[in-house]
Amino acid sequence: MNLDEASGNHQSQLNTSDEVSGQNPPAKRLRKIEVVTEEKPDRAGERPVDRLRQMLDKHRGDRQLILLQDFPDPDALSSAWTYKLIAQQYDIHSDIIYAGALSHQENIALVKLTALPLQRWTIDVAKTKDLSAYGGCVFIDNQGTTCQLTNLVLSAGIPIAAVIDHHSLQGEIDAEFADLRPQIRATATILTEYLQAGMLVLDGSISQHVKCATALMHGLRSDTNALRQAEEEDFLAAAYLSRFYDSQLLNAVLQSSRSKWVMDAIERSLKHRIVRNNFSIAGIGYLRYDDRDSIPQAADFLVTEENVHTAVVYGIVHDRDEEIEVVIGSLRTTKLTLDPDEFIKEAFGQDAQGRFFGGGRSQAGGFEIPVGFLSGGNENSDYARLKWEVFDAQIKQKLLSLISPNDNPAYDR
Ligand SMILES: [Mn+2]
Repeated sequence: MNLDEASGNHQSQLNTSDEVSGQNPPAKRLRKIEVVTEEKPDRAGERPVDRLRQMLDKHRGDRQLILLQDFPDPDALSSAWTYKLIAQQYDIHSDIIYAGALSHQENIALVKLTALPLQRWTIDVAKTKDLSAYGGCVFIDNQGTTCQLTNLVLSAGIPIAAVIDHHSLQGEIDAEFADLRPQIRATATILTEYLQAGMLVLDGSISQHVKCATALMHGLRSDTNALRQAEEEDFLAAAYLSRFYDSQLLNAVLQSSRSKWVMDAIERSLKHRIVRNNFSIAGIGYLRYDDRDSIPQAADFLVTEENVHTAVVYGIVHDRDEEIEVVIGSLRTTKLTLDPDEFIKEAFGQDAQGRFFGGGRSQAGGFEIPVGFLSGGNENSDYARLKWEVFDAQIKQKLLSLISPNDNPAYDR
């Protein structure tokens, strides 16, 4: 571990799937990305799909690395698989990798039931790989800020071939092809549009195509709250996928049950929640790295309470392998006028390097605050309790100063 790591600079390392840390990439690889939409041709007068075709054509025979966020969600998984199948048409072999954990039971079920080609590369595994075999890397449903392999891959000199995402712009990235559409609800919608534009002709008699269409349908549904927040583009994409997807397979994925750890996190969030001005806030204490996904699931649950429009759940996640601790939180909101990205950036601000502790997309957000020097030592239960109380009080203060400036939780126990 180098000094930089020891300083607790792990903010980008443990991020969730659907949430984005506000971290910017290093200045040296910055270049302005133009945000374009499918309907509106960009500066060069081309649709994204035409520029994608050109990029893939230029890289025929290459090998590419598709990097997912550390905790990949169905939108990321299905979109990456679709990109892989599209790229195969151009004789491009790609490997889909992630560094964190597949912790949500539905994601594990999705990967198992569809045989989705996915590899887990921790930093140590990645170091053993011959990265020079790859002619380009691709970020899908993320912009590199929520993936702990980004720096390793970029410092190996692998150019960014593509960035396809729907999160708010996380900074500027030097990518050969970029299709960033923050107004779109799911990356799966963008990839489905590529399919509709003929990038890959789906065939209902090919099992892999049916499974991929099912995965896309699941990705699209899970990023749009089961289509309840879907916009016209998402419905059009879902209508197209409906010709190919397997509804029984999707049901099997959706019926995967909650683990004991998730139930436990929900129970703790119910017990500890405080409700102020329609915000429900719950600190749930310590969690194992593998159970990290129970935080967003608890937030999903709390936001369903009557008179609550926004839920924030957080806990201290302990990574045994790396001996580090990070406070991880999730926000869920049904209030259309609340921008999770803005709310989280304003509540928690930036670290000493000017990086935000979190950010978000439509109706969901997340944050990560390194515990740093205070990490570990939890076998001393008094110390562990004190540490939790300090972080808990500080997070509540920051949130409540935005939610109800007249309440100070430090005196509210
Ligand atoms: Mn997404």
